[in-house]
Amino acid sequence: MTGKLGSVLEKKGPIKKIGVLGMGYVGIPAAALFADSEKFDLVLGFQRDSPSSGYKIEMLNKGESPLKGEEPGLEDLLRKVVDTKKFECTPDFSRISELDAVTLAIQTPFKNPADLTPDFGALIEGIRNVGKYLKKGMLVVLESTITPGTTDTLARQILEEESGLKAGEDFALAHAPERVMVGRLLKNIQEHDRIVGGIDDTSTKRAVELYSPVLTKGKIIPMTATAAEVTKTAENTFRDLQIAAINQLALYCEAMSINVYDVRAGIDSLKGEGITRAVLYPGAGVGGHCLTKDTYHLERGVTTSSGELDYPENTDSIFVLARKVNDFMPNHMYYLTQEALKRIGKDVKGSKVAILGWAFINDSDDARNPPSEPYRSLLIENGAEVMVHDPHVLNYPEVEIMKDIDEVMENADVIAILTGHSDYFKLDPSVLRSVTGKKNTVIVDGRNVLDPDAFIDNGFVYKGIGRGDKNEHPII
Ligand code: SAJ
Repeated sequence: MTGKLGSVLEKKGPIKKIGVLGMGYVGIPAAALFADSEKFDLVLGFQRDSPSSGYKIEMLNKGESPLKGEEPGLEDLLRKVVDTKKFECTPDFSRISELDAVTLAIQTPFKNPADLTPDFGALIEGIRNVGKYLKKGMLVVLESTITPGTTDTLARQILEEESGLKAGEDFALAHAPERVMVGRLLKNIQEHDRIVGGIDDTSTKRAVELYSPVLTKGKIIPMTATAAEVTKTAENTFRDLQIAAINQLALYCEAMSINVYDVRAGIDSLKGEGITRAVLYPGAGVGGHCLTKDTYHLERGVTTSSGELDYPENTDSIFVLARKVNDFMPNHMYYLTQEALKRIGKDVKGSKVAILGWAFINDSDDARNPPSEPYRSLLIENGAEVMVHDPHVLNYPEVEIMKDIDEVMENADVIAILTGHSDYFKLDPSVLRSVTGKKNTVIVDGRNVLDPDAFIDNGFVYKGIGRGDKNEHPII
């Protein structure tokens, strides 16, 4: 390691004690894996003792995971690192001063995407807490997904302000974005390559020292802090763009009375050297905590950067357009519902709609920014009676999530599938017909889980996203 920071870090010695701020989907598995490494002696998980999330402290110190849903291996690992006294959760931020490295895994939602205003309140509070107890030779790493430029500006400024120390001389600073998905948190951290970007080479090297021990299949990809921020926001933006492209194609296929899945299979069939096809799946919308906001972090990054952007005049960013297309899909589900009801002389007003699926992703209980929410709001605004079923989601503010699917579908005029849970692939049209008790019930498939013909033959009025080949079928 070179320069002033290099000698400060050499004097400090290898990283032995680590702190993780933010005991959530990202922080908890990361802390458990750090604690499980022989390279490290102790990991402290920092959690504010707040009314809403203070309960996590006691659970974690008992080796229990406060995360909802199945997370293979996490609870066993937590119990192990708690029993071996390698991990402890505490609300006492002053203990940061005894550590060698601190990571921050704190939510970074957007207050208002329209004017690109992020809500960095929780992140700034976390960085301030670190700055207050920061000591010479420490490493600070931001794992949250952030607007490009944040590490080298906002984070550096606050840490220097609070500590009186200088980034890149007295302490190391880096960004190492998380790449986890619910249901496979530990696996993703160990097996995905890890982007690690310091504000300088020495900071990058120190961060590489922190993350290398927890990787099994993944390898470290070092770069600058800003490049790491762009990599993370761009990889989610590109995924959102790919989904928007297939969603737009699905809308086109409906208008042209063809089946988007035939077209998708056709496009996907072009293989061979240099040809990559990443055709994703159309659907009822894009939810979750990541794709719904990371585009705006990227957009904000370029608008707040000092460089000049050369881009076609009066032309929207294709990334923001993609957001608009994906945000439109719940409206399209409403449009299909309306059109189908019209076919049997009914209207949304006064109809009973059974929504199947509240989680934003299949076979998960994660209901952050679910596409089903704007769909439900449109129905209620237009006078429908709505019931919601989800096999995994336990509860949701102001929405009753029911577990008895028959009760939800009883007497329903419309059954709408918003999440591709495995359970819904097994829906039997003849059973559903007896549950609804109707000759013609509308079925709107937002995740292509059903066989249209099986339902059409049982008298259902079928609509499917991208199924222009079926959506105007004769009603039996
Ligand atoms: N979706 C579609 N069609 C598809 C894929 C997804 O409509 O073909 C919808 C899903 O139903 C869901 C939303 O998009 O509502 C997001 O799904 P996702 O599979 O992207 O799940 P996330 O948001 O939990 O995971 C993404 C992943 N990012 C990339 O693959 C680039 C994950 O690797 C990241 O770790 C995660 O964001 C994150 O935390 O940033």
